[in-house]
Amino acid sequence: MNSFFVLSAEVKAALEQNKPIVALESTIITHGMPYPQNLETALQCEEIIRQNGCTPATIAVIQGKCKIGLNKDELTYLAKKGQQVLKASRRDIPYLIVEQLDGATTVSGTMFLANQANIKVFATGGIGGVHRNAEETFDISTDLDELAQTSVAVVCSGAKSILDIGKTLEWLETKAVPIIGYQTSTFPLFYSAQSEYPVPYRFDSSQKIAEFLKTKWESNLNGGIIIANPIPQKWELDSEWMEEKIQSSIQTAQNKKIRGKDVTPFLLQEIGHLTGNVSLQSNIQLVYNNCLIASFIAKDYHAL
Ligand code: PSU
Ligand code: MN
Repeated sequence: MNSFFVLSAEVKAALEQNKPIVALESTIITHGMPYPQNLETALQCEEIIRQNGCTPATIAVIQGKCKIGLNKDELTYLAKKGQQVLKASRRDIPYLIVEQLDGATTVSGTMFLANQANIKVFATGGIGGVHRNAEETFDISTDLDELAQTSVAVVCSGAKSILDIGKTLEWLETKAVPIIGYQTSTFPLFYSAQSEYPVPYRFDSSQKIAEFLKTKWESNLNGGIIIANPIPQKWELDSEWMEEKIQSSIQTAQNKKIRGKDVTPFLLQEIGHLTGNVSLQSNIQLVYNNCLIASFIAKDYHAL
């Protein structure tokens, strides 16, 4: 690793002692949730990972340094700055380094940096994908391209139906990105555990998933893996009610001519406003559950 990278003391020790690590993204903190829930969630995610025998590595760029593992002050700093921090995918990283700026890494940016530090398991909420109406806007998240090329497993609750799920899944099939349903046979839709879309593979144990990771990468099949972990039943939201809010949010985004990387944060914020605390609580709980399952997988992968 070069001088642009800084490992936290905790992550450095874990790498040296060869302990399992779980990566976490930072866009979810700055652009995905409001303060102070974003900070509480970020801290609790790390705690869940520690309690389950792994080391958390929240990833972000701070003053031009690619940080693998953040301390509490850095997490607080990002959580308070929120959307003032640049949202950073893979392409933004050299810009942030040159200008010595802060950047909150998306799934794409986090996967890239995690892989540089040889961290192979990453927990988040939902991945980006092909937006509805992409045939006109060409809005396809670079998360999908990252998944096609970077060998990190992403534990998520599928994707929010702000996206065109059918197109997203077709794209992932074209790019040969495996999708594993953890104890489920259908692709989860963030707030809903089930959907009409089958997943190509289902495994019911973290052990089997760990074997899949090892087998894929040892076969020189580079690239990411999606582990789709449904929201716990207790926290599911009514999909028709959500669909109403999603459609209205997309309409507002179109009226306001929101474009490019601003689209997803705008929709997340708008849906947050329309659905209030209920959807935020569900969002938080599904992320916690992903941290838990990611810890199981990281431990089992490590033991192979
Ligand atoms: N979807 C969510 N919550 C999020 C994101 C997506 O439900 O916080 C964030 C993630 O960081 C993801 C990014 O990588 O948005 C995708 O943005 P875009 O669609 O601009 O690629
Ligand atoms: Mn986009």
